[in-house]
Amino acid sequence: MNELIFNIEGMMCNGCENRVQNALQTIEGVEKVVANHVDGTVTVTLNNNIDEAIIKEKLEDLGYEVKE
Ligand SMILES: [Cu+2]
Repeated sequence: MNELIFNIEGMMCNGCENRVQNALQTIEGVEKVVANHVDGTVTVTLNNNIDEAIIKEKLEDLGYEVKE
């Protein structure tokens, strides 16, 4: 198990959290997603090694800015 934490800009409410969680959960290899709009974090648990660029791209497709 591998955990990645992304800091993103633009989540405003619980709806945003759900949207992010649902979208990332469709990615193969993603086990669990916890989004928090208060601190702007998205914690992703992976069950195998996938390129974090794939997750980043998905977040950007949803319209959020991923901070380095
Ligand atoms: Cu929202």
